[in-house]
Amino acid sequence: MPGTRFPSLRRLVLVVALLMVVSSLPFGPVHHSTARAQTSSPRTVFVHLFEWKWTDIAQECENFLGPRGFAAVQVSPPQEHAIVAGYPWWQRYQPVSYQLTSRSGTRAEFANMVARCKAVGVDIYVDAVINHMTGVGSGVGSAGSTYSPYNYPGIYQYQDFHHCGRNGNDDIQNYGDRYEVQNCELVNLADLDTGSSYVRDRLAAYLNDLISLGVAGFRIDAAKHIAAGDIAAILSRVNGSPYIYQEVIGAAGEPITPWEYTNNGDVTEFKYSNEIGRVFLNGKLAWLSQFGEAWGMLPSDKAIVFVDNHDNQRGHGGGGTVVTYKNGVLYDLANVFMLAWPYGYPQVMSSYEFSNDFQGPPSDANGNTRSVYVNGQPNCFGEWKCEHRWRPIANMVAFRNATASTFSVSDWWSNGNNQIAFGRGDKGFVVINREDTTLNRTFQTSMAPGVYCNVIVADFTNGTCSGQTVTVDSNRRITVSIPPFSALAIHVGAKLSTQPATVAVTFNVNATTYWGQNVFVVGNIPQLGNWNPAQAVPLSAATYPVWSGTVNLPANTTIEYKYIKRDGSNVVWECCNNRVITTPGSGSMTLNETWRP
Ligand code: LM2
Ligand code: CA
Repeated sequence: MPGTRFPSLRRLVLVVALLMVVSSLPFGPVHHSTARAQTSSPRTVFVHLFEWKWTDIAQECENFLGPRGFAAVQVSPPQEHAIVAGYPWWQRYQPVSYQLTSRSGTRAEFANMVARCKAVGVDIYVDAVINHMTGVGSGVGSAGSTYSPYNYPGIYQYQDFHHCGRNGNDDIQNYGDRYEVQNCELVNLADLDTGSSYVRDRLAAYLNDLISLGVAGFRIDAAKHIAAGDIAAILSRVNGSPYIYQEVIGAAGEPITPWEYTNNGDVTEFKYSNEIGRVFLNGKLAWLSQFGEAWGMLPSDKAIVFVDNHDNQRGHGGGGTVVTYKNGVLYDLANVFMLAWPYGYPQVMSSYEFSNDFQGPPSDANGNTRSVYVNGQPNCFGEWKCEHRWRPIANMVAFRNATASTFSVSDWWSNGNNQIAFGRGDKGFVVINREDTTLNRTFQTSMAPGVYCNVIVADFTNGTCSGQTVTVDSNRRITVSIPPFSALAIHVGAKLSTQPATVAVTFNVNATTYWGQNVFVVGNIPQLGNWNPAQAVPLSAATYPVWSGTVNLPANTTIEYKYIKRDGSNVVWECCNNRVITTPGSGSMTLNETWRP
């Protein structure tokens, strides 16, 4: 367990504080429009291909990530690492040297991957382990380098490490003490003296080497354990302006906060992951109407967000209540929410199957990681989970890209419980049903009328939808039926070019009139005159006193209308509420009605 976990008492205080925030939020159906700062990222989702080999990532970029519009891949630490008996995943968080020879492959394979991904528009972000080296001890690394306590030949010696002089063994024990967290040893890992020029230069040289190979960004591992000023000093030695995000696990009552790192770049927002877990597993989706800053999280344009990450999905890195691939469809729904909701820069997790927190990736008996790709085909959904290829998650990447320019919520709805819907202006609309009953409803959206693909259950390819389509009517409404534990998402990037189908609707109304007076139907769509009596549709008196007429109206559409009696410009409206119908998807509809005086 890394020392970044916080004690249970502090955890309890945090939970209570969060409950207080949550219980002050409005519950139940609320309609609002939230104004949020626009952020400008044309590509807005990245994926962590945890423990994947470089040769696999190169193929995945070309075959899937590039075509699907992923912005980047976070890769596992590429530097030489300790070899630990049993080959746990976490051996890669123990650097031995900065040679690029690791469980994921060689330097040449790494460079080839970076170039091939870049060629299809996918950046590579490296998980940079710069707070420490291996656990204090001796061994041989993945590139054959030997090391001993505080001695990494040719790189670091005793004086390049912090020796904090606390707790007898120099280990961090008290997370309430800033000095200790940053200068003592995180789970016995030899803590680099990031205050020294030599160490800063050496770390910057490692990052610059990666930049020279085309790496576009860095996750700064264990950033909370490095003074924010030390990170700034290291970054000031780095070439160009790589994208930076720092792993800081904030906890109530601790002196070091995520906020103090925002000047260096973005910061992981662990609260997002934990709250998504709490809400989707044990809470109400209705609570999410103001999710983000209002919940005490970082500013949206500083936050890296995720449903789960490689640490907390297995109880490391703060742990908590987290939704993972093991939760099946609930994991889909949580990711659909994350990718639709305009807060933060989302990271999609791509895992391998595991049954304990030690287990490394699929490997042979010598700890050689198995390839995902076999004969040119990815071996997904088995030992490699490939959550990024689960249809709802994969297709929501295009949703987030298509909605990026309207980074705000419109048309929020909830049933006060676990059914929610919201839009992204005229760019997209999503409905999530996390209940065990079907959700039948007509929703007001802000989408342009037309036919869209429900990308949760179907794929949109070359202008065609492989399954369910959704019609936005001329009132910008959709009428839908969403099964239990399912969702619906439509966006401008998956709109069909066809016009909505029409159905013949026959209006029969029994209405007595005087000589010279005629009966019309008028309603809220152009075909029914947009409520303008002068544009109303005349009915025939051939079977008086029943007046009749047939109009072609958009299929699957909810329509409001009334009958009127007109004599020249003299108009008499029937009384009461508007009449409401939803037209069928095909065929025809006949209405036999009586004038309401
Ligand atoms: C991180 N964030 O701050 C990573 O996201 C997390 O995965 C890393 O911990 C941590 N920083 C250090 O880079 C992992 C793992 C630990 C593991 C360390 C080092 O969560 O459990 O610690 O990597 O491999 C392991 C043992 C631990 C032992 C330590 C040193 O679990 O018991 O400490 O190695 O030998 C005595
Ligand atoms: Ca440190």
